[in-house]
Amino acid sequence: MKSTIIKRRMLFLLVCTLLVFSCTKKQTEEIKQPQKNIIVGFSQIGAESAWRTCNTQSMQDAASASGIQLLYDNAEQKQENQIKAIRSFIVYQVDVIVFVPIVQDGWDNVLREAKDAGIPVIIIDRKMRVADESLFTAFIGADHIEEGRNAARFLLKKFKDEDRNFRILEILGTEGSSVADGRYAGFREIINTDNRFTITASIDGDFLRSRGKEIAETYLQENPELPFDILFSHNDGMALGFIDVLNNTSIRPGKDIVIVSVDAEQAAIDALKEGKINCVVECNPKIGDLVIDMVKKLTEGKSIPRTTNISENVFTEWDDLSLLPLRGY
Ligand code: GZL
Repeated sequence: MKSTIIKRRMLFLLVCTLLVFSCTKKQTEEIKQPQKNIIVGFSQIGAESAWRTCNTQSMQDAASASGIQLLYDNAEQKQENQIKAIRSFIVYQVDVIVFVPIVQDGWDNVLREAKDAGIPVIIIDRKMRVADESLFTAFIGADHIEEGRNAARFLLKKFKDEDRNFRILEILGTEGSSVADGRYAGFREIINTDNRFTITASIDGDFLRSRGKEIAETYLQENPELPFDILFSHNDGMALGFIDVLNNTSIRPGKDIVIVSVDAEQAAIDALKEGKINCVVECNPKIGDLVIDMVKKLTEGKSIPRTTNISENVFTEWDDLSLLPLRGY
């Protein structure tokens, strides 16, 4: 009887040991099994703003966290550099190409080469126009038209009870980019519903803070009587450059001139808190995790959505921003 009990205990211990070993071995195998070496070619337009730098970092962090090799190319604001980079990704036979089209047109030929090479293309942040929609697999990014609408909606709300006219100076983002076109169109769609508002000038600032500064210096020099009531800037960098100049004049940004901007980088949120900007429409650069998740799905043969827009906030002078976390860009 006693020997039977001992035998049963021995058998039980043996089974437990085998179970533990097999689990450990499986777990070890899981850790040991290297993920298929996914290589992504990433063509970024440049480093023209805090937004862009954060967008790049977001992609690099997400790829690194997923064990994905990211071949990063900075096109330094030149479309021809992006085309060269995409061609090099094709030669390198990357698994997926991810890129931000700096402008909307001129991509058909290089994307046909990628398609012929069997490499899927995901475009992020900015959109493009191609004759054959099958030349890219998906778009992930913001709805820039809605961002323009939100900027205008703030102004209609702020001035809803004022019976007077308002002149608007608009500083545009990069000419030919889907972002500038989107914010331009969305803003007009809403602001043109109210005939008190007139856009008196639209000047190209190329999303650069230095251009915002130059525009302020030139425009105020040529128009000392301050011929506008509102500044609508397609991004924070240009608005902040404009404010840099106003700070050396008697004109009070946020008071003598109402300022509306887009991106929501930290410096603009700080200016909003200081009352130097009145409204900041968010455009979220931190889409790296979303993009890399789509890349992984693609390489696993799974389908991904054709378009993925990201939800965004609008920060205004009426909000309590004391608890807003740091923006990270
Ligand atoms: C927006 C992005 C724009 C930002 C700018 O999605 O493409 O480019 O608004 C950046 O700050 O330069």
